[in-house]
Amino acid sequence: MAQRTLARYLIEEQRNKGVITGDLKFLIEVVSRACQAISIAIGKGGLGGVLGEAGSDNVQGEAQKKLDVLSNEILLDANEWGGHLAAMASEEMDLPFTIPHRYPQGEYLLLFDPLDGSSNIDVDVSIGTIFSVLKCPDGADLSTPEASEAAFLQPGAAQVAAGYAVYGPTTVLVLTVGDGVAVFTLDREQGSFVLTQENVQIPADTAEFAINMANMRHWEAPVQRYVAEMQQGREGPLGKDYNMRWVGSMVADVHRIVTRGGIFMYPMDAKVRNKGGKLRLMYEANPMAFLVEQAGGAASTGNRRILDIEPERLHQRVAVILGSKNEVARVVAYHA
Ligand code: P6P
Repeated sequence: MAQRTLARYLIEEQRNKGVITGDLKFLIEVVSRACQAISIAIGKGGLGGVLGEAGSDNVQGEAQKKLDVLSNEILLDANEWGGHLAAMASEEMDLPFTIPHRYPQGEYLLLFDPLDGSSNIDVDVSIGTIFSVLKCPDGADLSTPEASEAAFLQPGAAQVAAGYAVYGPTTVLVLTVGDGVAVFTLDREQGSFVLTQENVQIPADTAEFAINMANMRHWEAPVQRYVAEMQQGREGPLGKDYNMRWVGSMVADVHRIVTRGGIFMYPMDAKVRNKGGKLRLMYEANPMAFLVEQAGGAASTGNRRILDIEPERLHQRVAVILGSKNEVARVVAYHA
């Protein structure tokens, strides 16, 4: 059979399974082409004059990298004219971006972290783009960016699509439209994403964990207990030796788990408690939780399923424990 490109996969999902609409198919294709453009910009590195600080801070109060700003602009420019979106929200923008009146408005809301793992950009370590798609509620007030925020405040379970691109040795796009998880690899010569894996299944058990150990003294007791037990290895209560990986880019750590299993934790800790956690709910935790659950894994704060959280603010943060479902279940049990 000819290579199944992203376009073909989406047509099959639309035509054969009625899982997606034409507008959602178009949205995902536009986002994938924006990810290709981001991949090219990143690939230039120091040669493209795109490394280093942008000289501005984002809504999180974090210094923006030039590539953060550039990636955000690429996604906005690619999506504003198509007529498939009502508005967009981004980690890099305080308020949502409402579609300019000169363009038609669509029924979808697009949320994204345009470049996750920015601290890894300048050291040539994998980084990525994370995106989430919601339906815009009927009658939503989109008259101003401030008013439009309410339309986005939907639980992760309401997502109609989610995905991420990993900019590593290859550029990979991982996608769910609610019908399992598919993996596409960018064919740079053809300039198209080609299906390289579908119906991804995350192993229910694992012996590989991802957490930033430097925060150990700040963790709550259940995570302290769990990590200590893993470190005891075969002789300890878990009865097996564990390995550790921490890339420092959520997209890269999650992609490893999607590919071979594992558990990723950025738990609540004393350092970030006043902000509600480290990772953002709407455009990091929710899309990753949707993907991981669609691949047979689990995603929890430790106390509740991430996809059930009713958001109160666009940029709110949350604790994240996700991956192989039996390991996540153990950590959740320790929180009970
Ligand atoms: P730390 C990157 O900045 C990020 O938002 C996630 O991609 C990553 O998992 C986490 O922060 C890394 O945080 O505290 O280890 O630098």
